[in-house]
Amino acid sequence: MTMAAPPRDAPTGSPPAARTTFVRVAIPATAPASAAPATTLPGVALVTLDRPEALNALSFDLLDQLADALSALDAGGECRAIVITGAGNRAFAAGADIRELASQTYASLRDGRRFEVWDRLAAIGLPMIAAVRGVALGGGCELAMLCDLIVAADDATFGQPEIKLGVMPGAGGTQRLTRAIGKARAMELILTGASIDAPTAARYGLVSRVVPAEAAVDAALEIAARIAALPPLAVRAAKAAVLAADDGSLAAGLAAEREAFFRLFDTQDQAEGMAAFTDKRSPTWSGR
Ligand code: CO8
Repeated sequence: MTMAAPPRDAPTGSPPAARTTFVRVAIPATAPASAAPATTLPGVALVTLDRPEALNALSFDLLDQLADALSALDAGGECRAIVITGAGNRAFAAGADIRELASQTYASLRDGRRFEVWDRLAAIGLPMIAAVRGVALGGGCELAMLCDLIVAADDATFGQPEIKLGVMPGAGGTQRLTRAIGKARAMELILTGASIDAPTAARYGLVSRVVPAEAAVDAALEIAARIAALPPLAVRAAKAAVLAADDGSLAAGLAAEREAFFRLFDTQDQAEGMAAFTDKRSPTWSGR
């Protein structure tokens, strides 16, 4: 069965979307996608971020639809493991939707409560595997890291470029990247906004394996199928226990990160950085 996650209302003040469905769900998933006759993978769901014209940028609507879809799979009983990927071959997700963020302020982010969707995503009990082709930047990298493991295509790139927009990671990047690859490497990526390629991500321990680009989704589905065949209560408990290993100060870290991220939306550099992106020009930083 293939279904579109139900659309939700657009946020007040956001530009009207050309279409309202940004997430596709196939359960049971089919693998390999190119094989005939197709074989289905019982208990495996393939969730696709479906906004390729914007490199699957994570608008608030897309994130709400994703959380709705994952929550339904988590509660539904049929699904045992989830693969998340991006439509097209250029991006897993190129980050938060910069056009949507550009006009935000500290107060609008705090009062809008649209970032709470990240807490819903983090609360999913089923194992989630990110199959990353192309860019996983900013919120896209954060979404991949929120998954339980990452399969990288050999054309994948990962990074937290928010600093180049006058802000900083705001959906877990400072916490999960540091936990995944260590302080020194995380500092270099976050403070410079540089990206790393798939082999480097594997060497850093950010991804579990690198495969040829065309094989990334199938490789992730194959892992998901193996997990789906295992006892679901144990799988859920094991996932929770592994996450608990890092959980000591993660909540406090995320809260501090979000507050700091929101505050940056009251700065001139945020306005300049995002306006420059939209205008396709180099930003001029004022430090204010
Ligand atoms: N938001 C909105 N639109 C985007 C985004 C984005 N993040 N990324 C790409 N697009 C759009 C482009 O504007 C363009 O649209 P159009 O054709 O209408 O001009 C289309 O996608 C294709 O992009 P490009 O033409 O730029 O493609 P290139 O191949 O030249 O470049 C890049 C690809 C390098 C990936 C480039 O698009 C880029 O730098 N994108 C922005 C990457 C970035 O800075 N990401 C971080 C965003 S901030 C963030 O994620 C904060 C996270 C906070 C938490 C999340 C809360 C929701």
